[in-house]
Parts: sequence; C-alpha cells; structure tokens
Amino acid sequence: MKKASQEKLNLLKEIEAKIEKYKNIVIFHHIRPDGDCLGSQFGLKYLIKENFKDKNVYTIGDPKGSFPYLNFPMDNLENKPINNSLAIIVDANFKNRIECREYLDNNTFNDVIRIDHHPNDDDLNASLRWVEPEAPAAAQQVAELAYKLKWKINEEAATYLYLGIYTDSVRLTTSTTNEKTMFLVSELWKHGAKKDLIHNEMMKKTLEDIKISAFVQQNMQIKNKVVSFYFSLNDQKKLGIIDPLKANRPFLLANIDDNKIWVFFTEEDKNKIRCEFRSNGPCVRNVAIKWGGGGHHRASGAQIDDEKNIPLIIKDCEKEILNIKDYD
Ligand SMILES: [Mn+2]
Repeated sequence: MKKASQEKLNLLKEIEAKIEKYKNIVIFHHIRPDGDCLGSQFGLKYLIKENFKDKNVYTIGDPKGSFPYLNFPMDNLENKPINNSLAIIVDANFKNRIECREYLDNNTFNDVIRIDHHPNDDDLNASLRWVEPEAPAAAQQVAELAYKLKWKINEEAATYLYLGIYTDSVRLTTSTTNEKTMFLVSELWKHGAKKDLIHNEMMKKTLEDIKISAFVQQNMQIKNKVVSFYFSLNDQKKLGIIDPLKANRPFLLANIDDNKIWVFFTEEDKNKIRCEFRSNGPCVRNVAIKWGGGGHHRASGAQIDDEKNIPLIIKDCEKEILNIKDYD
C-alpha cells in the first residue's frame, strides 16, 4: 500500500489523540443498519478495547437482527450528559440517518468525530471529520486507521471490519475497490477475520428468496436503460414477507444487458415508499437528492410518500443517464 501523505497521517493521529483524550467512547451506527455501519462500529470498538485498555467503549443502536451469525451487543446508556466523553459516528452524516440521534441532540458528549465515506455534509458539530468518498466502505477507513497507527488488530476487530468491507464493496467488486482495499483485506485475513463464515453465510439463500427473485424479475420494467420495480405491501404479503425492510432487493435488478440505472421501490407503510437507486455509471445521487434523499454516486436512497411519483422518478433516472459523459 502506498505511504500515506503527511496530511493524512496527521489526521489519523488527531483521531487517535481524541481517543486517547477521553475516557468514555460511544460509537454510533446508522438507521437501516448494514454490514458496513455495524462492521465499522464494532470493529472500532474492539480495536479501541485492544489498544487502549483503560477506555470504556460503548456501542449503541439496534442491529435489527442483521447478520445473526455475528454478535452486535448494544449498550444501554442513560440519555444524560456523560463526563469525559467522545462520540464517534461511523458511516453516516446527518442526524436523521443516525440511530439513537437523541443522544446527539442532547449534547451528551464533550466531543464528536465522524469517520465516513459518504461524500455528504453533516449536522453533527463534529470537531474532526475524516470523509473519504474514495473508500468503498467506512470499515476500510477504520482498518486503515489501525494499520497506519500500528494498532494491534484482534480477531474480533478483523472479522467485523471484513464484514463491513466485503458487504459495502459488493463482495469486493465495486469500482472503488482497489489495491488499498485488497491490502487491508489481506491484513484482516492475516489477523483472523472469519472470512469463511462470512462468505458461506452470505452465499446462503432460501426457497423463499428464490420465489421472491422470480416474482421481481418477472414483473420489473425496463425502459430507456432504466430497470425498475415497485414492491407493494400487497405483493410482499403474497410472497410471505412480513417485514418490509426485508423486501428491498435492488441487486435483483442489477447489470441486465446494457441498462445503466436500476431502482427498486418498496412500499414500507401507507404513504411511505423507499427508493433504492443503483447504477453502473450515471450519478444516481443527483436523482436521490432531488427527491429528498442522498448517498453515493452509484448507490443512493430516498423516501417518497406517494406512489404517483414513481414514474417521475424513473423519468429523472432516464434523464440522468444522458449526463453520463460528464463523469465517465
Ligand atoms: Mn458504508
């Protein structure tokens, strides 16, 4: 891996100095938890516990049963000011995207820092930010932090961080996955990341999954290089999906012929439709932002309240494809 610039190294050292300064460290994850936010949260927790033994490290939030083959034990903290405390936000930016935001609203902590690969601004009042949109996962940033600062990486930290990198990089295939990613992955494997467990668990599928895939792929729409699908609560119910958070499957629409954007709409409640945008080139973030959401260039999300807007959003995706020459 290339040597870090002095500027980058200074930033990492500033993060370390903050961790050294405070006795109580509380790490957050984002709502709709994924492998990266939980992996960076718990990876960082086990790194701090291993390398700074006198710290109290707390993880707060709700993993919602994700990745049940790994443990994500959350702490119960009273929502009142904590002396000598530092909040670390990983993989998130705005408070409305953060689980347990009420602690931040209450100014529970003496200091707040953010480690994130989303390019967006934040409203965290953070004293220190390490924002690196080039990183395929926030967990890669945490792994880099440990490597560059020569922290000891234990098996737990390695496993959680590998989960974060492997999931957010779509199994090490996104265009942001590069030699730095692979170098850090090899470090995590070297330090005992449970890669076979993660790979095997992620390969598993159920008969129910197969039936859902068949339904989605039979009913998706394709027009002007945009693939789309709307999953109504009614259809979810017919297929045995009880929790709409488990209905959302944009990957089923991915990379079909030479289509450029795929967007998966999930009805989650009355007047609450989740839109997940993905692309293999066009900037879907532009469309997501227009509809009140945000995210990355090739993977973004938004929430709308009216099914009638779906055709308009698809039209916006079609238009966005015409801008592809701007960045490809
Ligand atoms: Mn992420």
